[in-house]
Amino acid sequence: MKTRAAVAWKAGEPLTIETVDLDGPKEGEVLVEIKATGICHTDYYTLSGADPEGIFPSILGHEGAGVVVDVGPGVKSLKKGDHVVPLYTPECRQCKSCLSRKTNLCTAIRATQGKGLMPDGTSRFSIDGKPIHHYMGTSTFANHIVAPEIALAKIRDDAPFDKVCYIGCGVTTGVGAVLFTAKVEAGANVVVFGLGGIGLNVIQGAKMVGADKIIGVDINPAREEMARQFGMTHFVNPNDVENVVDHLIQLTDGGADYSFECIGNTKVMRQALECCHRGWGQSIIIGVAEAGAEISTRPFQLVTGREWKGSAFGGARGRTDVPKIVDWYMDGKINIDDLITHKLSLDQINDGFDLMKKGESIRSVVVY
Ligand code: NAD
Ligand code: AHE
Ligand code: ZN
Repeated sequence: MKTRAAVAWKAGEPLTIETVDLDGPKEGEVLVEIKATGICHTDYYTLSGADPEGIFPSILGHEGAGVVVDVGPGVKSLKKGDHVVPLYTPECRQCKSCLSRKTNLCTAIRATQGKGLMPDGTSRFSIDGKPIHHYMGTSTFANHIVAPEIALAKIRDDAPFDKVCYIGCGVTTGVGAVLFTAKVEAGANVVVFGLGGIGLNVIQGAKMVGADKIIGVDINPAREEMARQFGMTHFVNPNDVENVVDHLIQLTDGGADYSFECIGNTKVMRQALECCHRGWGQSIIIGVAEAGAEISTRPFQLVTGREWKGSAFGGARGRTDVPKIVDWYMDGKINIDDLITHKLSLDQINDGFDLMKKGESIRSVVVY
């Protein structure tokens, strides 16, 4: 079939809207009509050329929601008409990682996914017979995609696509990092570095579990108002204080119980670790840093009890947890609506990247 998609031809260049050929679903695969997709900073990161796994030409996008149009042979858990959220972290429930119960990082299809291919090693997208690569197994900047059954979470039919698409990455990443990775307890002091599409969801997760101080750190003063609305109790602009780590340690009476880096800046990752409380503070890295970047700190920071952790997709097991997070949204337990600051058509997708770069949007959502 033919579909419309925003194609990334080359690093650093705007996407162009194309008519793309899409092959039908093979064994274990599903054809999905994408109804809406968010634009995440990670799409920008890959488009910039900083991602070692960035492949061109490709169809980016990993924060979508849509409807099943057709299923390939052997597909058991989904049928035509089901509403789904594509998962860049699938959940096969059979691989060593899924069975370990220690991680959400399913390994069933990770190798081919990282090469921009379907599990059989080929692409379903092409233009004039030339393959166009998939991205993160999702490619939600296309109006139709083919995805493996294990990479689709079935969600309730009454959830609005233009809101719950955000659960495909940002909401789950932020709220999940608090609930599933850090397991923040009521009364804890939390510091969140970066108050964008991810950090604000960390803030709402921290509020949800009853954290005490929720301190937000951002160089963009315009982020303060929205962060306070989501539960932030204190705002720190690093440009307004002499030493941000000392300042945060003072504010938390000795250091944060939990800190979250939601930027992708290795210098800030160090600050996030070092503002944690001696003996028990945990720092969770969420931000994605460019190829070749490395983190450093004095080992003494760890010897004296601080822990450095990372979180991908908020530690969520997609097929199990995403439908629950959709329920939380539908039950009013989490706020998604106010974080979606811009709605765009596919033709306007590059405007979404510009708004993000200028710090003028939290989330832009493209509605097909
Ligand atoms: P965003 O652009 O919406 O937000 C980033 C925020 O960081 C902005 O508010 C910006 O002003 C602030 N910032 C930038 N430099 C700063 C500095 N030096 N000090 C303080 N604040 C600073 O991005 P996003 O969509 O929220 O994504 C944030 C990061 O999380 C990105 O690196 C993205 O790739 C990553 N991410 C990771 C996962 C995961 O599973 N680990 C999932 C989604 C996104
Ligand atoms: N390809 C990049 C890594 C990018 C990365 O860390 N991705 C996160 C999700 S970001 C979503 O916005 C993730 O889940 N990683 C786990 C995985 O298996 O990719 C690089 O630097 O190589
Ligand atoms: Zn993302």
